Amino acid sequence: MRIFHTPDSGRHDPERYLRRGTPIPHPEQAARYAILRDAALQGGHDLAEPADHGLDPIRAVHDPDYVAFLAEAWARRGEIPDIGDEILTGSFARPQMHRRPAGLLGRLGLYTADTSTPIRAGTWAAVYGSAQCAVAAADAALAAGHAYALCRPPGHHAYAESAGGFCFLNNSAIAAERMRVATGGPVAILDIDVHHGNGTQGIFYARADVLTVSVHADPSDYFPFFAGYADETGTGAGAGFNRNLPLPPGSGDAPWLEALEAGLAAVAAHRPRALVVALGLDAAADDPIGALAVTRAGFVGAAERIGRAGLPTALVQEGGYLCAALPDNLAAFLAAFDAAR
Ligand code: SP5
Ligand code: ZN
Repeated sequence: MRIFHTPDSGRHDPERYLRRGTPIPHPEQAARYAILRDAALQGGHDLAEPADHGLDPIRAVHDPDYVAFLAEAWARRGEIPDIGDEILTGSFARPQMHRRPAGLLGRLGLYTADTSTPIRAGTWAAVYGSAQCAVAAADAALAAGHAYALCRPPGHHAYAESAGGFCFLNNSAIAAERMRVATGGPVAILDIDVHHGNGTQGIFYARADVLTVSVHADPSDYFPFFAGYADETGTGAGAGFNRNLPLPPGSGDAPWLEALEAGLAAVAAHRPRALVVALGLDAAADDPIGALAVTRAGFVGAAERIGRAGLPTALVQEGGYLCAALPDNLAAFLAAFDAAR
């Protein structure tokens, strides 16, 4: 398996996360990068750093002003009085509020959904490098059948113009749009992160050329709360091209794999020319913020089923947080995927 990674991933290093009002260590830690990279290395995979394809593949799914905001924010931090080691706000635009302020704090509130995505000195380098990994994996999957992008920070909660849920740039959406343009489409995204892929759904919700399918824990009492329900099926030209498969909290391997099979059936019916797997590993039983109970055997079963679909496939890392099983589950998934091809 070709693995695309960048040491720049380690440069976004959020320390604290506000959990129901109390600061705790941020779950999406920089250490995830080295742990996932070493798991891939020990699995005997072929590691490479991506070429730089610039901003165009990012702007193909994201609003240009949002991208410019992320790129410039740290350099403009002096505009915020008493700024410390990160740019963060607690003031967010509600849907009824439509003004677009010029100041940095106002734009931050416009462009973030929650307090989990502080902008720090190395944030842009990390999110830009991760997006380049996604582009490289998309190209390599079309050339060689499959590839894995070690994206960190993750991406699937990022919309065209907002960060949230630890995510800034939607790496899976960037890979999918890259593959759609290269193949002429259609393409599909299968998201198996424990959280609903709300940003990805939002980016492609009115489009028929990118099918979005997400298997996740029921959002009625779990992040991202406001999207991810089974009756969200797409709108306009995209009607019928979004599929959500929520599962009750605590579900284990059998229901998870059953939902995955239903998702793969929807993918096959779309007859895509390529597939992106939004590969969150936080459905794992011992994940610190997960809500499902998937075992290593479950991840192997998922890799076998997805691998047997036989599509050109870009695997894009999403969530999956620090626990003993994290590197094992990645290694097991990649090995089983390779074996199934
Ligand atoms: C990409 C991804 O998996 N994003 C997840 C965003 C989840 N946001 C809510 C996190 C709640 C964290 N609770 C921390 C408990 C630590 N013991
Ligand atoms: Zn997640």
